Amino acid sequence: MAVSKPEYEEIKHEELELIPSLAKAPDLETYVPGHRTCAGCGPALTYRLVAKAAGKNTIFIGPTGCMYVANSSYLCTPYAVPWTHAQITNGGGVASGIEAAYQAMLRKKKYDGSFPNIIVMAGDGGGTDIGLQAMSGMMYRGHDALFVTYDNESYANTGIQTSPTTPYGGATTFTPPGPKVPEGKKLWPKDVPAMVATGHPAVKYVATASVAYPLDLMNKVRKALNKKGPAYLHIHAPCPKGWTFDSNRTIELGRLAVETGMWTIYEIDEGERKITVTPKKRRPVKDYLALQGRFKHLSEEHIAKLQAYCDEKLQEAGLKIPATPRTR
Ligand SMILES: Cc1ncc(C[n+]2csc(CCOP(=O)(O)OP(=O)(O)O)c2C)c(N)n1
Ligand code: SF4
Repeated sequence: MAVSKPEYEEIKHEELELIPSLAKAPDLETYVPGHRTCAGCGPALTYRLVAKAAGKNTIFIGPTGCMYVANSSYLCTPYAVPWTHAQITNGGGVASGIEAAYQAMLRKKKYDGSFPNIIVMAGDGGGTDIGLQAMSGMMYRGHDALFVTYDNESYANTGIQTSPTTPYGGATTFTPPGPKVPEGKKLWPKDVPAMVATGHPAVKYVATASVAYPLDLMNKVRKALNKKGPAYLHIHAPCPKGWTFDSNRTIELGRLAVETGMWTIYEIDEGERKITVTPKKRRPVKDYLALQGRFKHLSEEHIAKLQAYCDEKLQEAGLKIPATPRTR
């Protein structure tokens, strides 16, 4: 997995120190008031944390999605660092071009600052489906940039259509439950972090994270940016509108996803895989499903399938979380 590009060694990179605790997180905000996302929006919180961890020397690339449409209305935006829109298909391509331009400016001595943090912030549509080819190209060619997928498990901006990361059983406008397909979504999610890690020899760092574990998330952003080469971060980001839950429960939902095994949090650092968040207790998947309208149609049989999926994922990840009795 680790292939180094010798020319990177010549370039000035600011080393970002790991953050020891939430209390010591930087005060600087570069995702500031001025957005128009829904209350409790997990992707908006993701942006804020990624921006905080990355700091001022950052250029964001925003493929079409909620974080573009709701955040770039005329004369109103939350971005306090350079930000550019990309087509939903080509976030990785635009990042590659910006990175190559900086390399050229440095080579020609037209720029002598430190290399910027080049970060794509794509939804799961722009990161794992319609924009997959451009993301994969950026990883394959070895550009020095970070690709973040904020995963709200749907194409949210256009009305909550299914994406490759919508869970089995999730109702979306393209997977409505009905007599022929009672579970709604029939397919199981695509594992994009695994695809990136195993299929791209130049990639230095791949990790998953969740808005419910902000310190782990911010430090992964810093680790990824400290690598001289491509990195991929896949962040679980609950969406109150699409998943139909109360907007004050975003963090609770994020934690429940990890406690049930619907989401696992790990990193693959230069080929070394490590679980970075092990929850203290384990909960049945029912607890997670019960809080969300998108799963309300599921039968016991469907829930049992999801429970088996979680058990398998936790076993694969090597997580040994003590089971606790159901509390609700
Ligand atoms: C080539 C192309 N096809 C379709 C669209 C319409 N479109 C705009 S935003 C969007 C949904 C994006 O979903 P995702 O990337 O998951 O981000 P989210 O909206 O969930 O933040 C779609 C389908 C488009 N802009 N371009
Ligand atoms: S639909 Fe979901 S992702 Fe989009 S702004 Fe609302 S909460 Fe955020």
